[in-house]
Amino acid sequence: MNTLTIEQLREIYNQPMFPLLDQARAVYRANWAESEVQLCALLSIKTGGCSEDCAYCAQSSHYHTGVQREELLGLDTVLTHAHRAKESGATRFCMGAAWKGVRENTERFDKVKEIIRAVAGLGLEVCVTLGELTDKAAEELKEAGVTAYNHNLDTSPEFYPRIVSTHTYADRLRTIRAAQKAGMDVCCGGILGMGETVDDRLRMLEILSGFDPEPESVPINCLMGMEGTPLKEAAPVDVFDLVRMIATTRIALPKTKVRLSAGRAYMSREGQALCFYAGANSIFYGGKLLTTVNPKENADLELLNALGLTPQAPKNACMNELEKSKH
Ligand code: SAM
Ligand code: DTB
Ligand code: SF4
Repeated sequence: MNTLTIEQLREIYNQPMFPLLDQARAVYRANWAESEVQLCALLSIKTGGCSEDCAYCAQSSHYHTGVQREELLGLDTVLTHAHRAKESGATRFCMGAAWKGVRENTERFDKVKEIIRAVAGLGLEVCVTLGELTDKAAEELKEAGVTAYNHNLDTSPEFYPRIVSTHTYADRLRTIRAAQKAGMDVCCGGILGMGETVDDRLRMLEILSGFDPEPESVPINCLMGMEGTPLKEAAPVDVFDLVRMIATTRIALPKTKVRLSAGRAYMSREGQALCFYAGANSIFYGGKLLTTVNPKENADLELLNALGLTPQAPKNACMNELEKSKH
């Protein structure tokens, strides 16, 4: 843990761009093999109808977004997606559910754990994002084979009540602590472009840099303005603001994976290249995020190839399809 204060973070963030990039690059090179990018596939296993009122989210039942409420996907459907993800070169499979949180001792939670066991059995890292957790639910998820639990802080504690009223920042931190105590890695980041200030973004980083243990990964999402949500018309994030945020995150959290997350579908290849240069080393991979668009797999592989970056190799010994195709 190396907590940076908001003053220190402002100083880092507000340097001229090139010294900032130099600093981020030096931190990156000292901590990571030169050119690997983690590919994380994403699947919504329970879509829509969520009780929470997160102002950015197409899955909230508080807004008319056109996203239909669906039941939890069956094991076979999830496994079909997981197999496909593995074959296309992903090493992590991240499953999201639109509900307030996990209820223990329910048939639904048993089904989720069965899904986790099966996906872990394919040799993929398993990440889940299932909302609020108790200590016991976190232990059961760890036991089922979860590698990382995704639960974002999304912004500063000061701005959070402007975005969500159905749960609090303290609730988010409680769940993160439960995941850490159970021994899961924590994936925790935020969204840019909701009307927050740069200081709100840096406050979030200040809090993340104080996590013990440090977050295993930090997703940096750019708001996707979803139809029917209160934030639909929010102004797009300037690419240089995104690059600065990624560089500052890299410097604040040298050993954490920084994931260039939602919003890549609307970014140029050059913008993404700058984000990788600034220290991003993970992406969501596959043509769909949870409900909305992401770049196509072949476009991403082409981009990585053009930059001389390589997809992270799977941890298990057997070669995946992507590697086989190169031989
Ligand atoms: N329900 C769970 C939760 O809230 O933690 C998991 C799913 S939620 C969709 C996961 C994260 O996706 C959010 O915390 C947010 O950071 C991101 N996200 C959701 N909608 C988004 C949007 N329209 N644009 C960008 N990021 C978004
Ligand atoms: C995260 O930080 N971003 C992902 C993942 N964690 C679950 C989700 C992005 C969702 C984008 C909007 C949508 O697809 O509905
Ligand atoms: Fe529900 Fe998560 Fe969407 Fe909030 S972000 S409305 S908790 S699915």
